Amino acid sequence: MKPVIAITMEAVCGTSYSQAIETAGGVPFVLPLTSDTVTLDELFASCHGLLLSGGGDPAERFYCPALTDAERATLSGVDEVRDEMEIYLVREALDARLPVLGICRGIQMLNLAMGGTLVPDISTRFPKALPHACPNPEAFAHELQWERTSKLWDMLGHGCESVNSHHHQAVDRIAPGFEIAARAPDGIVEAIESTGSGFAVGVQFHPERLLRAGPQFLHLFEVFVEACRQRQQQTDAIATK
Ligand SMILES: [Mn+2]
Repeated sequence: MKPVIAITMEAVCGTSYSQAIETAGGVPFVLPLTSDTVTLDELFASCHGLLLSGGGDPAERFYCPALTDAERATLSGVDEVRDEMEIYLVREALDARLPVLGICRGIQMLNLAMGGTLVPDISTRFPKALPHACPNPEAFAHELQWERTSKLWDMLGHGCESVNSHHHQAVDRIAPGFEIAARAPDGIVEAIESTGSGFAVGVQFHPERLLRAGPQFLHLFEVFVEACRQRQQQTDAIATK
């Protein structure tokens, strides 16, 4: 059986995440938008991995107690039900040693759920930063500078040197148990990974929108789905003992 990967969604979730999981050999399963933990536990019990998709900004209370008025004015698409749902699922997934891949908003939710913080608006706090809120998700927007010792750099076969960019927030203080794998040339965090043995990765770019740009972007999903498959085999082996 193929591994099943739960995908969190916005009110409307496009097909690109599901297609990327299917192409990489997994079965996508989009969860309903709810913070009811009974529902989430029931549905998530049959999944072997968690993909946190992109979307709006997390609510202020989850990452920064003191936004300026200028920063607060940049927030959009806030949905506290989704925030609570994703924070819960990240902790459940990592407790159960299930692989987690966070994309765009997903890297931010992964970092928040594990105790990190966010830059609430890049251009307000860093006026000289590169443009990161680029309108075309299928166009390369900036380069990446990888930590050559990172697991992600190794996993990706040293690809992903230029990426798209569709965000105005970013990881600020990194969560305990994670480290930075890549930054944009202006220093903005673009990829994080767990320092532990499991697969827990966040990327600020959108690999699912670059599948036609090069094989390295599909490869990220293949590595993720393979990690889910391995975890599935481990849990199946325990269940049949
Ligand atoms: Mn960027």
